[in-house]
Amino acid sequence: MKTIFSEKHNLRNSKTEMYGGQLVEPFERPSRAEYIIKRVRDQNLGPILDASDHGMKPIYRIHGKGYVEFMQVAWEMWQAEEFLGEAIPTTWPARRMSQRIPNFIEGKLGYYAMASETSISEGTWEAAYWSAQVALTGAAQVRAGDKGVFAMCRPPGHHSALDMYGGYCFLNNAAIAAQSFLDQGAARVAIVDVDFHHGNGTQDIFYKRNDVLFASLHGDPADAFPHFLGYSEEQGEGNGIGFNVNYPMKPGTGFDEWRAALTDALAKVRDFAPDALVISLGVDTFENDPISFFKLKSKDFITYGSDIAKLQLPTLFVMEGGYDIDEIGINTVNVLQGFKGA
Ligand code: 5XA
Ligand code: ZN
Repeated sequence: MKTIFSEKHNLRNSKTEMYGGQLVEPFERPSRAEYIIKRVRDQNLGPILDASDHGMKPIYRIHGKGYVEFMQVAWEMWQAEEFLGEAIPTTWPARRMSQRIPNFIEGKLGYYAMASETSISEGTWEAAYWSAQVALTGAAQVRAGDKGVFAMCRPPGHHSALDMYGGYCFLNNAAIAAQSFLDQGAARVAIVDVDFHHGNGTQDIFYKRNDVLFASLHGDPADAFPHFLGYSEEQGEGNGIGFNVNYPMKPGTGFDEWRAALTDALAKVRDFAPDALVISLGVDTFENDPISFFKLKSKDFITYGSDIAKLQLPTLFVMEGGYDIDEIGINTVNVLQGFKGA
């Protein structure tokens, strides 16, 4: 199985995350990708290819112009104010407030952010751009005939919507890849999000559409980030009714229950008969993940990789979250080996 990777991920190296009322070293850090790539190499998963540049057009198929232009200059605008720390939103357009986009950087950050943990720093935009290109390069390999490809995207993407960043995400890599399949001739694409957190950005992007089936398995938003989307009654809108499926699960959920939800989601994917499958692959479902509460063990990742393979669909794995540094490489590659060996 091919892995697509760009060293440009290193440009995303912010120093601060708002966590528990403190500014801490971000959980989403460059070493995550290094651990995964090392495991890919050690296990001889397959060739590692650099990303090719597909340009801005596929990004604009998913994200709004104003948002993208803001992301490109946000750090510059912040620096111009001579603030000492990284760019962190502190105010939001809450209920009954104006939705006008302010001029000042503090207001713009609040308008476009969905959460405050994600600091913007030097190189953030460039890293996000190349992360999207990694996903697009992976999609191109799948279109060219590969059965399964791993897009080692960093920063991750599934919390990012049309005009929204947060949860460590700036561009929605999985959505950009899914749209690229459609733009190159696919009639239908399914996205299954197995990250611990609900893929609110992906849900929002495709919520009114019936050409993309989105299914997400995640911590119940009553108990887990992103808190304000991901309930089971969210089933799509308009043409999209029935094409959004959420499986929120409670703290302490183990593999048997989680796998039953996956089995249900995969049955829905089979009925949908897509031309391609995108897996938003987060391994923060692991029992020792520092910011999550499911109880999957390393061997479970092999099992569910093999469950996914049984669909026999052209499949693109897009990296999302996963933070237990010691195990992130093992768990990620276990999914891919489970898929490959099925
Ligand atoms: O999948 N998303 C994540 O892992 C990010 C969670 C951020 C929580 N503040
Ligand atoms: Zn996550």
